[in-house]
Amino acid sequence: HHPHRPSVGLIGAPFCKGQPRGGVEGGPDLIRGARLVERLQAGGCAVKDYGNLQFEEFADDEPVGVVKNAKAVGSANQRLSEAVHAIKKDGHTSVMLGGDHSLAIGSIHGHAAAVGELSVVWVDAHADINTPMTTETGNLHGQPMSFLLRELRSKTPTLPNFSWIKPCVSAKNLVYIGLRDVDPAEHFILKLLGVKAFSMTEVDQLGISRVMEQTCDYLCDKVQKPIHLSYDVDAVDPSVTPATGTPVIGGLTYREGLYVTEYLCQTGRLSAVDMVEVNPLRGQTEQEVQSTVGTAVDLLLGCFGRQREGNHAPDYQLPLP
Ligand code: 4U7
Ligand code: MN
Ligand code: MN
Ligand code: MN
Repeated sequence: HHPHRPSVGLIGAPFCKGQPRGGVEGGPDLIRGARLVERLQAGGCAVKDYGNLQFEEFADDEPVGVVKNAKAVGSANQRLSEAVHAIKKDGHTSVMLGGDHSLAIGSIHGHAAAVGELSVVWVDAHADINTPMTTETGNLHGQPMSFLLRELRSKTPTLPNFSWIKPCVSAKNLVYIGLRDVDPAEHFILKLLGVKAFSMTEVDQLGISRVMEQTCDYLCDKVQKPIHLSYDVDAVDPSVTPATGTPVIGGLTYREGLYVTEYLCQTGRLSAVDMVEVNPLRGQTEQEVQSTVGTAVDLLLGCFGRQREGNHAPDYQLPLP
C-alpha cells in the first residue's frame, strides 16, 4: 500500500435498538457488499476487517421512563468501545459501520480511551444531544452526545448498563455540520454549552468550503488533537440518501457531503470514522437503497484519500512504447 495512506481497521456494528425501525442492522454487510474493502485497497489503503460484533439480547429490557432498550444499547456500546479501543491500539484508523447512531457512544468512548483528548465532527440533520430527561421519543440514537459530554455529566441519569461510560468529550471540541431538525431542549443545550454548529443555514450562508475552513480553524488549536468524524447519512439530502430512518428534507448535496470528508482527510488528523443510519428497509426501491449505500461508500473513500480530480500511486510509471 502507499506508505502515506493510513491503514483502516473496519468494525461492523449490526445494531438497531437505539431506534424503533428494523433494517439498520443490515448496514455493515450492505456497505461491505458495495466493495468498500476492495475500493479502499485499490486506493492504496491497507485494510484489516475485524468483522461484525455480536450483541447480547435482554429479555427484561423494560423502558426507563420513556427511554427504550437501555440495557441492549448500553451493553452493545460497551463491546463496541472495547473493539474500537483495540483497533486504535493496533495502529489503525477506526471505521465503524452502523447500525444506528446510538453506537457513537461506544465508538467515541473507545477512541478517546486509546488516544486521549479528541475533537468530534458530527455530521447530521440532528444534534443527537437529548438527555434521557429531555427525549420525547425515548430513542437512544437521539441521545448519544449527552452521555459523552463532560458538561452534561450532572444532567444525565445512569441508565442500566451505562455505568461504564466516562464522559470524554469537551463541548469546545465538538462541531456540528448539517443540522436542520433540532428539538427545543437540544437547541437550549447547544446554546447553554456554546457548542459550535453549522446548521444548513450556515452552509447556505458561507458555502461548504468556508464551513470546513472555520471548523478546522476552530478545532485546530496548538495541540493537534485526533479527529473523530461521526457521519449520519441523513445529513445528506434524502434525494441522495433516502434509505435512512429519519430523513429530513433540505440536506447537504452529494458534493457538499463529500467535500466534508475530503477536507477532513487532508488535515491528516482523521483518527476514527462512524458511518451510521443506512437502513435498506427504508428505501422505497432498489435504486433508493443503492444510492444511499453508494453514497456511504463514496463518503468513506473521501475520508481515505480518494480525490475527485483523480489519484495515482506514488510509484506510478508511465508504460513505455
Ligand atoms: B439520528 C429526535 F425527536 N430528535 O430525539 C429524537 F426528532 O441518529 C430524532 O440523528 C433523533 O438519526 C434522530 O428522537 C437520531 C426526534
Ligand atoms: Mn444521528
Ligand atoms: Mn440524524
Ligand atoms: Mn436517523
